[in-house]
Amino acid sequence: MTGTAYTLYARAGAGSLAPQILLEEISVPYQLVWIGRSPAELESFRRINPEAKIPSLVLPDGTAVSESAAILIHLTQAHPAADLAPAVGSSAHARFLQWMVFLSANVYETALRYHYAERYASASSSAAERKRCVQGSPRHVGEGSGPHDRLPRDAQGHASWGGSLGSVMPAVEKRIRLVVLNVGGLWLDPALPEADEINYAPRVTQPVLMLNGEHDNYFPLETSQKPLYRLLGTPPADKKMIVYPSGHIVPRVDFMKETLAWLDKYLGPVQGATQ
Ligand SMILES: N[C@@H](CCC(=O)N[C@@H](CS)C(=O)NCC(=O)O)C(=O)O
Repeated sequence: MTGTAYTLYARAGAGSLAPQILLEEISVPYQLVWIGRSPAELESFRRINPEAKIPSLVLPDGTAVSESAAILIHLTQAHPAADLAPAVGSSAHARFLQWMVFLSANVYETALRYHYAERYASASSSAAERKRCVQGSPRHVGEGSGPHDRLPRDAQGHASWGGSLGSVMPAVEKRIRLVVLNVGGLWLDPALPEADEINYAPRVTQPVLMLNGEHDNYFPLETSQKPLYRLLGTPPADKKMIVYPSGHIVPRVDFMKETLAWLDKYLGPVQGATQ
C-alpha cells in the first residue's frame, strides 16, 4: 500500500500502541504489520528498520521512520486538522515536545529494563531478580501474552498501577464500554483533587470486573480494594469483584477465564473465531 497509506510495524504489548491509537484518532488509512520474534521475521524487518525496533512507521512516500516520539510528533504535524497537538512554535508546543521526549527517553526506557532485563544485568540470575523488582511498574499496562493484549478496542484491561488508573480513564472516556481491573484499588498516597481516583470512580458507569488478592500489600483489601469497588458509579448488577487467596498477583488461569467470560457477557461471543 506504499504511496497511498501508512504502514505501521507493530507487536502486541509493545510501543506501537501509541502510534496505532494516533492513526485511529486521525482516521487515516494504514496497514498494520505484526512483527513476531522469529529470526526470519526479524531479518526481513531489518530491511525496514536495521535495529528491528518496534514501532516503525513507513510514510505514504515510502520513508521509514523509527523512534516513537518522532513518529508521534510527525503524525500530529502531518495531520494538523486532527488537532492532536498545540500549534508548532507556540509555548504549548514546547511543553508538548518536553513531555514527548521525556516519555520516550525516560519512561519508555525504564519499561525496556523489564522486557530486556538481561541487557541491563551482568548475570542471568540478577536479570531475573531485576524483573521481579519492577513488578508493579507500568509494564503491567497492556502486558504481553495475556488477555490484556487481545481485548477488543472498546474494552479496557489494566493491571496493578493500571488497575488503579483504570478507575480514572473510563470516567472520562465513554468509548470504553467495559473494564477489567486486574488487581485494582485506590492508591493510598495523598493526591491532588484533580488526580485523585476518589473523584473519578463515582463517574465510572461502565461494567467493571475487579479481580483482587486478599493479601495484596499494594492495594489492601479493606482500605483500598473495597472502597474503590463501593465508589464505582457502575450499577450494582454490572459490577463484580472476586477476591482470591493470593497476594498482588491473582491466579493467571482464573484471571483469563473470568476476563473472557466478562467480555462475552457484555460484548457478545467472538465472531468468526476458529478453535
Ligand atoms: N527508543 C525507541 C525504543 C523502541 C524499542 O526498544 N522497542 C522495543 C519494543 S517495545 C523493541 O522493538 N525491542 C526489540 C529489541 O530491542 O530487540 C522508541 O521510542 O521507539
